[in-house]
Amino acid sequence: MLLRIDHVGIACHNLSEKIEFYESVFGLTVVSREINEEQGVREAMLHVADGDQGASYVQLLEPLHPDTAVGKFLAKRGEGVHHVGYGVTDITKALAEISAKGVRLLDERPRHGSMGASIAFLHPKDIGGVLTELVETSRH
Ligand code: V0V
Ligand code: CO
Repeated sequence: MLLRIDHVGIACHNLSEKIEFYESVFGLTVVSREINEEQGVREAMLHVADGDQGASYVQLLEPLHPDTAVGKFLAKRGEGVHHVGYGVTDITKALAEISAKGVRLLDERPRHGSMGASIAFLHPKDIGGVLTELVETSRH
């Protein structure tokens, strides 16, 4: 069901500073910067690698307001890994299969994600404390 790790989402206070850090330490390149009002984030995707099943990225996330998913996470836990995003072929099918196994879906239907992808989140309490995102990319 899972094709690859699409991205690791990392919560930070200052997106520009964190981008510079990842560029200088790891030599990564920003391939996309977006504001996603629905998710309450300003985010950047930094390309890590290309594989048979598609690319993988680091996603740096800065909250648009304190009262957002990432804002609340930062206040509670500070900067660090916020979620893991897995690539799937068919997100609607994957959500139905996962839900049937008793895992709570935070999104019953896919939402708009970075770079035109369809995304949906699974409840961290049902995945061993890991906020988990499914990603169906717009390119096949
Ligand atoms: C909260 N919890 C987490 C967590 N955030 N556990 C693991 N990883 C996280 N990131 C835990 C938290 O410690 C609490 O456990 C419990 O869940 C309830 O948290 P809360 O602080 O009361 O917050 P809630 O319940 O209001 O919201 C938490 C959830 C929310 C996960 C439901 O953040 C959410 O719906 N996230 C999905 C959307 C999202 O994260 N969007 C931003 C990324 P204790 O302390 O009670 O034990 S956008 C993105 O990735 C995009 C656009 C993309 O990839 O394209
Ligand atoms: Co994400």
